[in-house]
Amino acid sequence: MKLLLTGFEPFGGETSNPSFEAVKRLPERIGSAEIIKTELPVSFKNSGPALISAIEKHHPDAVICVGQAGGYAGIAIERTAVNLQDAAAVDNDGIQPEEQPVVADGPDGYFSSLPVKRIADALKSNEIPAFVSNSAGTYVCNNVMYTLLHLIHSKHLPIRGGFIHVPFSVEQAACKAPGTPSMALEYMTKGLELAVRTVESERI
Ligand code: PCA
Repeated sequence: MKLLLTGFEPFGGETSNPSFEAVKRLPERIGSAEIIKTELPVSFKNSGPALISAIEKHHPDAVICVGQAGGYAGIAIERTAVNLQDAAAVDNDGIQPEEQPVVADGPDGYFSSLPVKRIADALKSNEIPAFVSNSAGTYVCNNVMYTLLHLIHSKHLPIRGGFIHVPFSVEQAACKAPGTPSMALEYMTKGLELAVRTVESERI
């Protein structure tokens, strides 16, 4: 089985993004799964096309997109993506859409086709803080998750897909206000590995 994992480039004034840092640290193989890694731009315009071209190039059996959710204390397994771009800040192109659809005339939303509860349980039982989140937000991460699920549904692709948000890394939080939650990259990487193993064990 082939699994595509994506992370994002830094954004919002940060010099690194733990989503791609954690993806980069994954081994090339996990169990029977071959791991393909791609970095996506934090761009409403270019993130979707970059994801689609990686899928068309590699033909994965499953896709897990990963992004940073600063302020979270655990790894969030996202359940839904909505057809909405409504940014509280500009993306890396300086674009800040307000109440725009991701796909004109697309459905309002999609559910992740990953086993979200089983992934969260696998992480928690390995002492990695995790939870199922019911909103991936309305910024670039939601844009990517919606684009992924819309591609899978509209083209009837035999791909399971979903999204995972990781907290700030310890290095990022070191310079932020006291009390800012963070997680060591080792835990995030282990969490992503457990997510891959859970998806792999449920291969359809
Ligand atoms: N997090 C942002 C976009 C890129 C990233 O890593 C988000 O949650 O939308």
